[in-house]
Amino acid sequence: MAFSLAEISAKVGDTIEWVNKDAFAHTATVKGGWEVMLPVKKSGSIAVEKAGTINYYCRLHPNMKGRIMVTRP
Ligand SMILES: [Cu+2]
Repeated sequence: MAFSLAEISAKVGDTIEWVNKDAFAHTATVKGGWEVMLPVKKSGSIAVEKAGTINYYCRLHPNMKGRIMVTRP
């Protein structure tokens, strides 16, 4: 019931992948932005396309939060 690592660094063009090892479905959701569905025992990914800090959370468990710091390559 947590994103691990909760905070990561990435470069523009990188693909971020989440692997759900929980017994519950999760999402990685940016308010007003994208959403990656993470069903039980499945993975999901998204490419980051611009520099900046992305704060995301799980729409189903809003106390689950994560952050991606994206820098230029
Ligand atoms: Cu969740």
